[in-house]
Amino acid sequence: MKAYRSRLVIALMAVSLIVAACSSTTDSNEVADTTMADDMDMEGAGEFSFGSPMEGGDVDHVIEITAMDDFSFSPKNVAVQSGEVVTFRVTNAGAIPHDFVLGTEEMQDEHEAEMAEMSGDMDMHSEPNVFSLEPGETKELTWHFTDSGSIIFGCHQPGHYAAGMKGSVLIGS
Ligand SMILES: [Cu+2]
Repeated sequence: MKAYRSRLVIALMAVSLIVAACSSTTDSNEVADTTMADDMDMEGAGEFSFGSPMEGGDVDHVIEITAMDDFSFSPKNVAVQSGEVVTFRVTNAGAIPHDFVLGTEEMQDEHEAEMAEMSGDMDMHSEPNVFSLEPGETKELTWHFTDSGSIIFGCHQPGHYAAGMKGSVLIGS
């Protein structure tokens, strides 16, 4: 199992490198459609120090999180293990929209600044670590964690993050 995981990690890293190599040669134009994130001026989009998004495949566990109108997430702190594939199933239990942004504190700060700049109208569909939830809506994000440490999930609707609408993901080794 461990060996399989390691090979998977290596394979994913190889894919990331190929993708990175492709997107740095956009003058060939053939891969223009795959570089939407670059057009959004999202530095490092597609590269995450704490792992990578995943679609399909086995999920080790599902973490249910509720977003609420008192600018909080429940639970506020969750724990995963490096090497795990985890699905975050997030439900907006409030009456106003909320976001779920998974990232380092630095990424949260950048995202907050971008949202402020764009008056909350930012199109976030091209970012694999981000989604928005209408009231009552549930969405999922599946992530393969490949490094230990601590990251944050936050809501960047205007004023929410500053009001403390965030939680932490402790990634154990
Ligand atoms: Cu919110």
